[in-house]
Amino acid sequence: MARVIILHAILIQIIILLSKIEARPSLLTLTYPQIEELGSELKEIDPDRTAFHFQPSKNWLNDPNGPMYYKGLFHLFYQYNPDGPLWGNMAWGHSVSTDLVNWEALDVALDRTDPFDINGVFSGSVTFVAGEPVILYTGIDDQQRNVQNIAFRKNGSDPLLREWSKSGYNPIMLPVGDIDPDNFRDPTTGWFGQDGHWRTAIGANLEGRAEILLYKSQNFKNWTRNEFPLHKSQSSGMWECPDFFPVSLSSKDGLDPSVNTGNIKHVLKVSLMKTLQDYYLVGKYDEKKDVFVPDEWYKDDYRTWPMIDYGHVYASKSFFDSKNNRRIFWSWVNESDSEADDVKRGWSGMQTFPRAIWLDTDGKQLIQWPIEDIKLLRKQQIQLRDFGLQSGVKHEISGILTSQADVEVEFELPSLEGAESFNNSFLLDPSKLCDEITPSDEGGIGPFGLFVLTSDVEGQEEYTAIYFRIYKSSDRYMTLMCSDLKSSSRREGVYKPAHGAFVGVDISKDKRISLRTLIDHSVVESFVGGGRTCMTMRVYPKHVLTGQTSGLYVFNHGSQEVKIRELNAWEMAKARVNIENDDFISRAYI
Ligand code: DQQ
Repeated sequence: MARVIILHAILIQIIILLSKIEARPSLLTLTYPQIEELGSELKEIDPDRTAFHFQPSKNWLNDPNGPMYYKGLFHLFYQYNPDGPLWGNMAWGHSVSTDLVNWEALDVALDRTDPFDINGVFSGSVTFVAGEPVILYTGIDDQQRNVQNIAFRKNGSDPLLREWSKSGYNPIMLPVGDIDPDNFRDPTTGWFGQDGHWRTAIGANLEGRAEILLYKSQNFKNWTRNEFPLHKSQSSGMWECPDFFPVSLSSKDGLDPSVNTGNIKHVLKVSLMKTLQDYYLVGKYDEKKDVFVPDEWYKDDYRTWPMIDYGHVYASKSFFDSKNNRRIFWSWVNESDSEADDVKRGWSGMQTFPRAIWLDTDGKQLIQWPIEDIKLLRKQQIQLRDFGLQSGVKHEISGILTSQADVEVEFELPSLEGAESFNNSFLLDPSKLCDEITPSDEGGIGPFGLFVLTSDVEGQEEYTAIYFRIYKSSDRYMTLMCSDLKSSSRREGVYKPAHGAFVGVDISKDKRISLRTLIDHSVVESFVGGGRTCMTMRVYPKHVLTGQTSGLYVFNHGSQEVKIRELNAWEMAKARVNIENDDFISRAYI
């Protein structure tokens, strides 16, 4: 693993160097990385800091912005406060990577400099126009209005795309007419239609109604609002950070945003300010009328819409990875402890581990799965096979460091006899149900699952539960998934909810359910049923503050036996993520 990290650093350095060679050829020997120096920089600095999730070395991060792959490098921009660990002074932070796992921090790419963005450089995206990356973003202007702006790369020969120039004709879209100037933001990646026009979609509020407005342009400079919005809702408040992309019905491959032929559907993802959760609809995009028609008749009630992640993420954004033909996507994972804690540790917020995203063969559900590249980080492995979990059993998975781990487990249910009865009222608020039950209550089938980040020290017990419970309705079995943080931390001021979701799998068919959980110090991401349901949580165990290590257990508190068909748990290496005062990078700038 160390070799992979070193190789990544070397590759980035070589790219930096190549970009400099023309102007300063003599730098070559000065700036080449010294491998032995790496070790000291990879040390832990605080217990909440993660080992393999994207975070800046310090300060505040929120939405992922303008992710792209360009000439051998992945770029991730993000909402960033260059001056502190709380939200404010919004700018675009910028990092690059060759593998989406290890990241090098660059200088801020877009800062508040002009009348059209002097009060904030908000979220946006990158579109390739004639092969060149172009940024569309929201600026908060000198009249405090949300306006849309454009920026181009400054230096055509810099492969790192460090500098961007904001166009002299900004702003390119204004909140005029019925658009609320406080709520008009977050342009999507553009797509190109058969009629020779570019399109972009923007979240907006019009007289209390959420709309995803569609704008069209022939030259990417002059934009006209389409007669109809792409989609709208009367009852769900402002929709932020829209994402709109085609998905294949016949393969897991990702598609370029402009593809609109063949066996495909489209996905509209919106971030609801009201709930701070991301929802998606699958349907058909009618390019002639420029409207999106969801397949299912969803009532205008967000509680019935499928969610990207049933835990604690927001403002997600995807991009087409043309190198590996896949669609990849990140979400912002906010902190759940106090602002005072954020200030104390000097940073706040992270991105989910990058997920590949595609449409299930049922044509209805999105599947999300940690990108394969995560395997670069896997170290020692523990395995269990055909292991019976009798009622009341709690079994420790020991032998690896479980505070940074990748755990895959497949549970088998020998019988569904004894499932408790389902009540339709559960459907509208599974989180409430998970809040009312506990992982220790004895049920019929379940609760069974994982306890992560545990401490067994008497009087200081802490555990975070990710578990299942099976219910029987009149005609089918329902699989409830819960992530319960109530006993996760003894620290003061921490938000410790229970999250819940019903998983879209037919448990009566194969009597199995799979769970994959990425544990990374203060973030736990779970993927159920091969990625059909995802749930992310922030966890702040107190026991690690005193140097105690955390435990990992499988458990079954149902009255019926559950089997583990197979469990694999890997300890994970620490990735090289935005290391502060990075000698290698800074020396390259000399
Ligand atoms: N965050 C940005 C906005 C966006 C919001 C500001 C969503 O552009 O609507 O930091 O988290």
